[in-house]
Amino acid sequence: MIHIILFGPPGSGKGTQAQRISEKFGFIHLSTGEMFRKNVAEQTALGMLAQLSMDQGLLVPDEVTTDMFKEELDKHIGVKGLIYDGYPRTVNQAEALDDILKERSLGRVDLALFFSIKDEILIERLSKRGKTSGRSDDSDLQIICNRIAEYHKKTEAVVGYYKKKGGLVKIEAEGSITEVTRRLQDVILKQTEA
Ligand code: B4P
Repeated sequence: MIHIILFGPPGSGKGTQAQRISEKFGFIHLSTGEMFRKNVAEQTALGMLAQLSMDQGLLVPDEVTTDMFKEELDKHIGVKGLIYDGYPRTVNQAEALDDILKERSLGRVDLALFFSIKDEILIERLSKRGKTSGRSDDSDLQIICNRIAEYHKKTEAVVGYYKKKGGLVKIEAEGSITEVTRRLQDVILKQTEA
């Protein structure tokens, strides 16, 4: 079972690329953002709690996120590969993921693909999506800026975590969707053929 993390700032294309890559390689795509949005739509207790953070552009607390993530992961034990889209987003979550994989004897994180991109482009992409997506966290410039600030404050440190642990590969996330997919594909092919 191969474990591939996609991480980077909001709007860097994690969700877009996770979908394309999982289809190409026959992997399962796990998105914590999608899990939260589903819970919000179904108005579960978890959804209502998550919405409080999401509406302000803040990360949902680690414990809530990790519990939800674990439950979803357990539905996919034994698949060919997993693409983690948006988890881990803090060093605490990265440590939790290592423990979760160890407890289940699932191996270790093979690749941590870090999407590198300028903040101005993120604002452009998210504002554009906000016009059609109906996502409350995309439709207000202040919330978009909060999400980017939250990224710099809490998620950027994940780069250092995987630099130490191994498996970190920086991906240039500017350029067309197809170009970024090609870059990712090259890295993943190298890893799967190794
Ligand atoms: P997510 O759903 O993970 O989403 P995201 O950060 O908005 O976007 P992503 O990087 O996936 O960008 P996308 O491909 O969609 O998170 C939403 C919220 O959930 C978080 O803010 C947080 O509150 C909460 N959450 C999720 N995980 C959490 C965790 N682990 N811990 C705590 N809280 C958590 O692309 C964006 C736009 O750009 C799209 O419109 C796309 O079409 C466009 N685009 C993509 N690639 C492009 C390219 N190459 N060129 C031009 N446009 C491109």
